[in-house]
Amino acid sequence: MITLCGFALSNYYNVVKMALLEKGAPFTEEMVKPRSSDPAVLAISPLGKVPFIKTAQGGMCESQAILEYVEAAYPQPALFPSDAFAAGKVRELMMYIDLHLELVARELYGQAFFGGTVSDDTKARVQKTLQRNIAGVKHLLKLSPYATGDEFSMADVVAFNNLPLVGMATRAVYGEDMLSAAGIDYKPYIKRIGERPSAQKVVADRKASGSV
Ligand SMILES: N[C@@H](CCC(=O)N[C@@H](CS)C(=O)NCC(=O)O)C(=O)O
Repeated sequence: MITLCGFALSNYYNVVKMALLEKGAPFTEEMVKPRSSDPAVLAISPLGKVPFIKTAQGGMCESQAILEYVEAAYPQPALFPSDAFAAGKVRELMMYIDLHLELVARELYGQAFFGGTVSDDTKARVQKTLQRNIAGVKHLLKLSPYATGDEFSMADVVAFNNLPLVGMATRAVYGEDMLSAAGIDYKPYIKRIGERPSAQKVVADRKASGSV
């Protein structure tokens, strides 16, 4: 049995949770706040980041590594295509969204969601980087009907939990949703994926935790 550790506001936590729900894998949840100094937490997640999991074999951090583990441990239903190239393309998009969209937009969250302020320099730098990276993702993101094309995959789990955050953060800080402004019509896609029971559970738990 997997114990998923973290909290329901975390997009990375929700990515892993949604994958586990899609798999029908048995798991329990343990509330752990980020930046813990608990040695037991740091032994599993050395930077104190969430999510991390505990398994009978030991602990593991980094959501993409956890997703790979989940796929291997619970092969059905498959969340990566059986075709090697198609599977590579799913991983490519997952990585692109994490590294080039979410991690960049993350610098805005303090102001967008938590009542802080971001310096003008940071705002300008992030905006420039996002402009380039959002233009780039248009080559990879199909949304027709799924993230990489006609098959639901792990890329949808990542896209569903991250694209709205990038949209909301940029709208809050720059006055426009940079994804929509770039012509990425992701909202109908999010609505469609949001109808899946896994997505509904993740969103309901996030709302119940007192967040957006
Ligand atoms: N690369 C990590 C990122 C996880 C991450 O940044 N989680 C956030 C919560 S959403 C966190 O723990 N932040 C605290 C920190 O960065 O110190 C993953 O994919 O699991």
